[in-house]
Amino acid sequence: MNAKVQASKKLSLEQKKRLLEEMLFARRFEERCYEAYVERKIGGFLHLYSGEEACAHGVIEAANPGSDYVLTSYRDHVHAIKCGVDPKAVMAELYAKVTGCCKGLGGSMHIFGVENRFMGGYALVGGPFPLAAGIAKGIQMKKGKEICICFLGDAANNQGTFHESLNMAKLWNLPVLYVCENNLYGIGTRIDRSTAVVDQYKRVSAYNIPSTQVDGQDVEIVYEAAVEAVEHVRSGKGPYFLELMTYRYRGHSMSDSNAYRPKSEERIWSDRDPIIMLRDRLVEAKEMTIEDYKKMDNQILDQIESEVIKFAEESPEPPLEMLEKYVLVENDPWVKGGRGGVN
Ligand SMILES: Cc1ncc(C[n+]2csc(CCOP(=O)(O)OP(=O)(O)O)c2C)c(N)n1
Ligand SMILES: [Mg+2]
Repeated sequence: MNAKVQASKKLSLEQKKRLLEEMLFARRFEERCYEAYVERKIGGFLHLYSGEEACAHGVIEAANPGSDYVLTSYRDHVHAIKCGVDPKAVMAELYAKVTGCCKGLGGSMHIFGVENRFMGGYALVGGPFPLAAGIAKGIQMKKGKEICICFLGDAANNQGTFHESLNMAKLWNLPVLYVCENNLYGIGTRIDRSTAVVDQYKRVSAYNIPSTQVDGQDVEIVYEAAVEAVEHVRSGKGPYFLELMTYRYRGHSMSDSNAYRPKSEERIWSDRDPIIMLRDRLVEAKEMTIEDYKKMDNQILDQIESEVIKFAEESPEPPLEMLEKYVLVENDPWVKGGRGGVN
């Protein structure tokens, strides 16, 4: 568990280099997921996060992963890995193998890592808002120093759970940070066709919750905004809402042909790729060369192939007896306080 309580206000050079590597790993990991899906090694739903990497990385870097609780939607692989869930266990989960982080029974939308306090990926849009408030209430009752961070998309804010949860969170001054990853679309509908107030950070003033909107493509800006937000929540001042303006580079999910977005808009955002922006900044500052970057990229590609994919490919499928075993939590003898049951 990470003992760090307060992050420094700006990223150090060492952090920038590590974040570049982590974000590139996340991008390559997800590109490989795309290929495996096309090869039919991965089934079901698959929502990729490519383009949005600076959001999860900047925010979680500013928190205490492993100690603070993190929840998100179905676009969840990268958040889980940044919280410390083993990428091999994430890939094995996507491959529906027994070595997956949910024993192969959850799949892409339900990545979980309790020991890393990554409290899930959720398929129901808006589902995590009240869960995060509940976790935060638990922290408050135990007088803990942790906080709960709830990532969700822009379209999720039109769910009733958003308003109910934010009202309660403020009323009870809960230690919860809501992070809106505003990628301008909910599936194929652009935000200005679905949402009366397009700037999401403005909506929370109705609940007297402080908020900011920043560039979600620049990991340094995300980190700096997140440090302030985390400090606010951890110091007992109650909830905070951070809106990150971002863009997903692929369709909503693998079944989305992505035909509804103008190419000119896509180009504006691909010119602001969070990984390339950070790389170019480091190269310009002579902290690394393009050759260093290519070498890092090749090492990552090798690692994904020789460790992550190999592990998922070679792992066994869940045995048939597992079909009933995890249907009810009390049947899981691993769950403390459960009633035992089938072993
Ligand atoms: C309660 C509920 N309603 C509808 C859906 C179908 N649905 C899946 S994703 C999605 C759009 C969500 O968009 P957003 O919150 O902006 O997240 P993004 O996919 O852009 O990350 C919808 C409507 C769902 N999963 N759950
Ligand atoms: Mg969205």
